Amino acid sequence: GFGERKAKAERMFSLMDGFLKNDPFSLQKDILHHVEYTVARSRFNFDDYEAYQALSHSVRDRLIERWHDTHTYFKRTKPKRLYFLSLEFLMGRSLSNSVINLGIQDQYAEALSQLGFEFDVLAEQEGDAALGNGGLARFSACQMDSLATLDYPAWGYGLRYEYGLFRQIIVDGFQHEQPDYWLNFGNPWEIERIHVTYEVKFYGTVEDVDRNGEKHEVWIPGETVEAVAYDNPIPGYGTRNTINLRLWAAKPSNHFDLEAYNTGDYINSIVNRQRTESISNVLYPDDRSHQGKEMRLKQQYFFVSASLQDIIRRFKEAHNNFDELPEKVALHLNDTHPSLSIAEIMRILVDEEQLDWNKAWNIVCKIFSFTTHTVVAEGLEKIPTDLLGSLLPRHLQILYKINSNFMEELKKRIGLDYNRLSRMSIVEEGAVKSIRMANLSIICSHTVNGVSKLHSDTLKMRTFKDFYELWPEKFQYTTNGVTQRRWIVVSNPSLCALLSKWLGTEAWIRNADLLTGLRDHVDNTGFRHEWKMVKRLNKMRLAEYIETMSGVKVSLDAMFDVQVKRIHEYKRQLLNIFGIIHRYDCLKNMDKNDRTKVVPRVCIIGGKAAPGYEIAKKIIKLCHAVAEKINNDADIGDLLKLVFIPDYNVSVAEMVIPGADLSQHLSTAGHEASGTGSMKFLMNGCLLLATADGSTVEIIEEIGSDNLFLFGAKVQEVAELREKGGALKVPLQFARVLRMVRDGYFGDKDYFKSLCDTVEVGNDFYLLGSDFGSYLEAQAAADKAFVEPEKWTKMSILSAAGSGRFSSDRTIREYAERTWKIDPCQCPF
Ligand code: NBX
Repeated sequence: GFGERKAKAERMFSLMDGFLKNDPFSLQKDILHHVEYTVARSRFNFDDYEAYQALSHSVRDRLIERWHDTHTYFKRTKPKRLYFLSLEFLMGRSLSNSVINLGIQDQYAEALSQLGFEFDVLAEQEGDAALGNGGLARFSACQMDSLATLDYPAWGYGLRYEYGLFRQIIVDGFQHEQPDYWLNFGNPWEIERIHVTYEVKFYGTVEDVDRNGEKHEVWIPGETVEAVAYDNPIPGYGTRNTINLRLWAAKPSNHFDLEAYNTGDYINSIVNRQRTESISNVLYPDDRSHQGKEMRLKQQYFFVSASLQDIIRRFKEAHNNFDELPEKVALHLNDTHPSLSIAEIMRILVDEEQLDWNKAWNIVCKIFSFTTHTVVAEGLEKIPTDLLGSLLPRHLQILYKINSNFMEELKKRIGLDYNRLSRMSIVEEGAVKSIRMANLSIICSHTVNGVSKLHSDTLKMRTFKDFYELWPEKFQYTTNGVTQRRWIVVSNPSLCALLSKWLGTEAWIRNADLLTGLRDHVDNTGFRHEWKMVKRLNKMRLAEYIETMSGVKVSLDAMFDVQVKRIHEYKRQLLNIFGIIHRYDCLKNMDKNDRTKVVPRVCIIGGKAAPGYEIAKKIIKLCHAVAEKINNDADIGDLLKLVFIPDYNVSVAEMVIPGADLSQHLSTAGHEASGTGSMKFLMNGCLLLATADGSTVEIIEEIGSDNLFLFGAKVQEVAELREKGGALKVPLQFARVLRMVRDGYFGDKDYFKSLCDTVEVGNDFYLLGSDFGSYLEAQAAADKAFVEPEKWTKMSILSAAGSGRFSSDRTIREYAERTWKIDPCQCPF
């Protein structure tokens, strides 16, 4: 009985000597224990990497204690849980983040120094977990941190790709992709759950069966794969709560294909078994286009099926009636990538649990919410019905049925408006008949979220106008945010100390609104001096990195001007490069005496191009070609440098962002759904040079338009400008820069031709030409502000002071209260 189990547990706990202790002496003992017994190195001889491994294992042990307690507590109190479904998480490194959130950073630093190691040096040994592409995936990671910190009873679900996002190497200015086989040296941050497995089925046919005299359709699958859980503890800051990110890996099922073994085709059947493992092998590196690849669809269903089996099993353990599902379970679709969940849960409820279709549909419509990270309709995910029908025949039937019910209901509401009906249909007829995953997600979700105010206006007025008119109450927005734990405490320790000192508290780490308190000190010269010192320190760190990566020596007195993000035409890295060429050209034509008045700049660009995105790759090459020219021009010296930072990822961001004076966010208005990079720069006291796009509009509301450099066409103007086509006015400077590139001033004339064509008058979809004049003005304003260090520092302080609204804690609280309707559930210490 219960009493017996409890007594047994208590005896074990006393044998364990209670919880692990966190004083420096105990930490040293634990680290050495792991050196000896986990890493299996001798205590007389282990290197930094092995020390990192042992250290991580000692941290892992501490995570596991809290993670156990948290889940025991959730199980006991049975709160409504949130399941955050995402095919991508960009977690980056875990060591520093974990010890900080566990609150034992100082103890570890001391323990290590007594062992003759430095914490920061060992932390550098860790590689990034890069199971995602860009903004969407890093935003998922920030949200997990906030969910844990705010004590929400949440689980993350994702895929454990063996190859993360490719590593970018640059050869002769060209991007090359190398595989990121990140699990090579083991991963101390995951817990393999060999007994948490589910079978996932594919292919096969649908057959009619008789159930109590009624005809029912049932899926007879053709292939089975097993999903194994790998759990990744996510510690909250300042709380015992440590939630779970469960990632699925594929392995061959033990359901042997007896036929093959008996016919003697032993070797081939083993080879086939191995093939199934490949489902979770590799992350697709395209951060926008959808190519209708079978493997991608397999990944999506593999993820969805394993996660839902796990979720339903957990629900059934504690409840016996599916009517309770909406009170106990919230399922969040992070973009449309997991939206097969809708068809899968209908299949489970109707085919397996034998619920009546309408009853099941009513339940299902109460549990899903959906966030879209896309602006333009062309970016929305579509799955060809041929592909879906062969891989998941029963799901295709279910989707058709959902659609025909919806179409019937819609006809009653809007009449026989066939254009509108066909736009709103889940099924797209046409050259390739396909399923529109966004329409499916909207129809089935109780809430559709945009990621910024501007984005949600675009969704309502353009992208999903028809749906908005049908269901205005479904449409909401929750502006994105980033976690200050990662983006200040982990990545900028000197700023962290300064903030706590002048705010008189560390409470801002859990409540970023307190950062507004910095406004009280903005006129204090002592404070401003310390603020400048922190920035200088971070610039030194960045300058060293630049020198080791690219061999370019940069001056700390120069303005560090940064644009780091995925390379995309709409993000307009090309506008930045053209601006740099223009600056170079001006310097070359300038009187020597005037040069002394010029603000020296270090222009830093970084980001990956999707492997198949030719224009983006040409932008990278152009950046290198221009850098080559400028950096080797002795005449220019420190006045202008251009460096491309290769392999931009989370850990590179942690070093680049704190060292930036200025950061650029140049998307053509209406194209960036939110943008989250800008928020990280803002928190780190970096000034923004930006268009009025995505969340920048809301940043202006917080910090005031005087504290950033705004430029470019407004979202309302973009359509009109595009219509002008060849008649669009473009400044002479733009034409001149374009001419230089076309004429081969930076070499590779032929190679750059197609790139130049994309911004030629009449063809310039992203309006680089028409925004160029205003861009140069904003750049000039930035130069002007920079020569007044006190003014600049005030702007910098006011940027950070206004960044509190862009904490993912605010984002998560809004989602929890308005969308998911979940309450905090804090595990007692
Ligand atoms: O999501 C990004 C948006 O572009 C940003 O504006 C926004 O701030 C961020 C978070 O909401 N979208 C994004 O990163 N998308 C992808 O990475 C992506 C990945 C795979 C895919 C489609 C898009 N199939």
